[in-house]
Amino acid sequence: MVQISFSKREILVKIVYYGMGLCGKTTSLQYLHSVMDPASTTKLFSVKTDEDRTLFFDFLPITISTLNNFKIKLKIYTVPGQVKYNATRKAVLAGVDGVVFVVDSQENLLQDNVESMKDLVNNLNYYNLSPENLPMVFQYNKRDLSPLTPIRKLNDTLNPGKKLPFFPTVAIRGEGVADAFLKICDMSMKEIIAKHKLPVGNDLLDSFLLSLQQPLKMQREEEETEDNEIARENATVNIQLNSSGRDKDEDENTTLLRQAVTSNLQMADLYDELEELKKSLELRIRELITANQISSTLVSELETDRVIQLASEALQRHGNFGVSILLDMGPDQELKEAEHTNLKDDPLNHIILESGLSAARAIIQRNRIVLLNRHKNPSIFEKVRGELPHIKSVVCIPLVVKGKSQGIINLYSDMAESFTKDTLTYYHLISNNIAIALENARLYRTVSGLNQTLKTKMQEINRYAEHLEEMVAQRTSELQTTNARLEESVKKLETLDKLKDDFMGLMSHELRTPLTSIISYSQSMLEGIVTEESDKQHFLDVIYKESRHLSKIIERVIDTVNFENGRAYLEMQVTELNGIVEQVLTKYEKALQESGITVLNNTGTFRILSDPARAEQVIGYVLENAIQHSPEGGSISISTGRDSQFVRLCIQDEGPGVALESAEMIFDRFKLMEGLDHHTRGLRLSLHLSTLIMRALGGNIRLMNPGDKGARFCIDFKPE
Ligand SMILES: Nc1nc2c(ncn2[C@@H]2O[C@H](COP(=O)(O)OP(=O)(O)OP(=O)(O)O)[C@@H](O)[C@H]2O)c(=O)[nH]1
Ligand SMILES: [Mg+2]
Repeated sequence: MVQISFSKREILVKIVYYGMGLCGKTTSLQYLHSVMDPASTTKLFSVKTDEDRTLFFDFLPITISTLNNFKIKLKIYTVPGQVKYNATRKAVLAGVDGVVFVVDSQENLLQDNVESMKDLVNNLNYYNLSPENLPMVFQYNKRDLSPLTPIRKLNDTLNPGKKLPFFPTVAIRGEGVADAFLKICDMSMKEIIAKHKLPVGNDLLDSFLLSLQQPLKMQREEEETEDNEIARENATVNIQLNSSGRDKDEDENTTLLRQAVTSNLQMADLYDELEELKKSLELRIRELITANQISSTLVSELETDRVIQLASEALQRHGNFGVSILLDMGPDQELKEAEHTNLKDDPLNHIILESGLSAARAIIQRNRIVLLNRHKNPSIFEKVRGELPHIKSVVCIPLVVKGKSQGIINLYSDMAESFTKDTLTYYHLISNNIAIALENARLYRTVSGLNQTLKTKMQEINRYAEHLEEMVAQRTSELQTTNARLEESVKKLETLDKLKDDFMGLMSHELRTPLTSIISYSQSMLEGIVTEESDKQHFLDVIYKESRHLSKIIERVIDTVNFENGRAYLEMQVTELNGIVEQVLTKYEKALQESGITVLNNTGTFRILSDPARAEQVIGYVLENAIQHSPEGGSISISTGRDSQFVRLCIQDEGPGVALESAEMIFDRFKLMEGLDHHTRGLRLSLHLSTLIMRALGGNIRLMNPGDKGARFCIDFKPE
């Protein structure tokens, strides 16, 4: 009944387990079910009596996917062995492609087996078939029991000349069952290919047998577990009927029965197809859920590298592929090899086609999934095989978002049948999302790049603003300094102005009196008003004294100006202080005598570092001031001492002293004009000048007892 559908890429193969009652047909099928489908995703149909005798048939559908996405659907049946169900057996045999004749090897049952064989031959004959032209193998079962008919005798009786393959088996333990099954599958497929002249090569058969062998081999290594047994139990569709009703009717209603069996067979087929559809739908749903999960992870990723890594992992979930992801950096640029898994590099990126484009670029331009294998795009495929001989198929998935190419994913498989229509849909879905994720990551990169530029610009602006602030602060401080200097200059100018005014006032005041005397006295002399010789002498005396006084004042003014402008010249040297004091006393001896003032000189022996002339000048001024303020007949005492810093010389008089409020002004040049009286004319300038001289000499001059009677001025000199 082989049915071949090239559009569905399906080959249906019907195998029937035939043999006498209780020989072990159902047991054999149950074993195959357990081995071929350990997860029990397919169902074993059994229509049987409540004593587990097959009433109509057992049915096990097995689907094997092979090379080039062909599906080989094995439909395996058992017949009811009981003699009375011949019509059913005949119906089950319709369209058979191969028979496994199961023999009960027990010694006493040889004849029953022979009868069953005859029955088979008869029934096959009905369909114009015979063991000579139909693939058939023997399963000599129950080899674990005794007494047994020897294999040789079984062959002599049932398989003369051992023309057909035979396998000693113990179906309850599965021994030999798989070998017999593989053989009948092999023989049936070969026969089908030959008979229908199918344009498929040996590799289809090899891949079919390989796919069959794998689970069979694995089962031999694994122990049957209780769980598996329960699962298999659940995966069996048991239709249990009471056999008593049909026994007597079988012969009478043979046609009706056959129709019923055929309908049952069709129903089982239909059921199988539904199961398969359900499974493939479940698979698709699982794939879609996975694709959805992967996609949401992918699309939320913003790093291109991470997207590529996730994409590679997702793509490999469907098989152990070589994965290459090439990124499109622009139409005129080479594709960037972003990811290689299980590959050194991507041959499609450097295979150059006649158009001058790389194969990968050419496929991107096609903008759809492209399959490369021996049948599809064989010329490019052969070039790939030149570099990777073990590769049997490649799928290329361009990554495109809104018409813009992001690159391409190339999956390299060493299996020809890796990429089915369904998996390609899955890849299409995933690749759409990978493309979107890459585009997202690219946009994110652009935005974060812009952000970064913006941030850098902001930082630059901030820095510039800070710099400006600093500059403003600096300029402000410069301005303040300049202002302060300006204010100082203005003050200096004002001071100078005042100084000038002071001088003018001082000069006019100090100079006027002597000058007036000199002028009036000399005028009187010149006009001849003074005739007496003694008067003349007096007039000349006055003129001389006033001139000396005038000269002294002028000298002090010049000195003051020089010291104030830092232009005074000093000749510093070590000198004896008492020597200087002696010279001063000598100088003022006459003035002292005239005033009757006694000087108590207690000057000690001190050596000072000073300009002796200037030191003498200062001591003179202070003594002169003391003389001026001492009462007639009073005394002036001179004392000395030293501390860590200075040698101090103090001059004390018995005058009225300096009032507290005046103490400050006596040294102050600006106050010179205030409270000026005739007794102190010219002298205030000398105290101010003394201050200037002493500062220049590195010393000082102070009034030590303001407010007390008898002023005490102390002059500090630098010791040697
Ligand atoms: N000891 C032993 N018993 C077996 C073997 N194979 C099957 N049996 C037993 O034989 C009995 C009948 O086996 P089935 O597989 O139901 O036989 P069947 O050929 O399907 O019988 P019908 O459906 O009546 O045609 C069961 O009790 C099996 O456990 C075997 O190799 N050794
Ligand atoms: Mg049975």
